[in-house]
Amino acid sequence: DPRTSVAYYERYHSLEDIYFWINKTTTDYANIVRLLLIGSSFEKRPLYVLKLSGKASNTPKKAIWIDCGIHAREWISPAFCLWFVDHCIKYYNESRDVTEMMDSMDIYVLPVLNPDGYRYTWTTKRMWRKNRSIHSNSGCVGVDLNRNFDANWCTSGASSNPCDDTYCGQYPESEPEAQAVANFLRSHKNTVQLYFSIHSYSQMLLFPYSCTHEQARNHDELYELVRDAAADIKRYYQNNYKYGPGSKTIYLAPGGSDDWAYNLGIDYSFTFELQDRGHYGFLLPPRLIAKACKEGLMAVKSISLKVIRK
Ligand code: ING
Ligand code: ZN
Repeated sequence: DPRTSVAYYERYHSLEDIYFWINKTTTDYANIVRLLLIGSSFEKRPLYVLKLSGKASNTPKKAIWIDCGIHAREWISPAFCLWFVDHCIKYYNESRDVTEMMDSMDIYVLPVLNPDGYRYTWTTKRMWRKNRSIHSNSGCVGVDLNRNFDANWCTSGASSNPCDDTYCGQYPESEPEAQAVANFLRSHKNTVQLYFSIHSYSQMLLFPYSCTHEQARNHDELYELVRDAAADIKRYYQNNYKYGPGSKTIYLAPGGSDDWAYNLGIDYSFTFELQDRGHYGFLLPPRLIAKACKEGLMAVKSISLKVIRK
């Protein structure tokens, strides 16, 4: 049984294994986990979301969204989503924080936003970033899904050349993977209050905007949330994370999912860049998975609980 083997979450898994894990987890823990199908990839693979729920409540519940694996080569990201779901299952009714989080909010987890690209990094090209869509006029394949959202789409920081790694696509939400996420969030925008998108690498906790140098409406509040989360990581795991708006902290990047979600009205929108800072880069060794995931988990919990208790 992969779920009870301790080492399972400290290894990377093929796409096929992850689909098996999704199926097994949703059947074994049907009382807390439900399976949603939100769309399919360019190559017609299902895009599954796990919905984690604690106690039902009379008042309509708010929700947290977490997506992983938007970029194919960032293997620690799907590993984080699996780790996160397992943690929620194990610690519901055990840890005060996890129980409070799950009783106050539904949590939607998309473990692999870009399954075609992820599979391609396992079979053919480890450093692939984009999805695997084929567009008419060029021999080049794939769109950068984190440049395909409708937030200053395809301006400076993205490429209109289909052969580039940051190709923005033919139009906003041209890609089925981006469209599936955008459709889901549009139809749940009154409940989803927190958005997290998990990437690697560089150890950063980012918030809008990345697509412009303008400040977010609630900049100061977002800044305090990531500053405190970074301090928690430092205190518990002795690791340094940078934090701030994407445009100033990493680089100007239009068409990102967190900026789009923020403009939709999700006031607490974040992108995390997990370990490391470039020593192994995308090739983070399995022995470092646990620490990377614990750091990400600490940041999700720290931020979410502050918003819940607000
Ligand atoms: N970094 C992100 C990227 O898509 C980012 C940085 C964050 C861009 C938020 C846009 C919005 O380039 C990685 N490592 O992919
Ligand atoms: Zn990325």
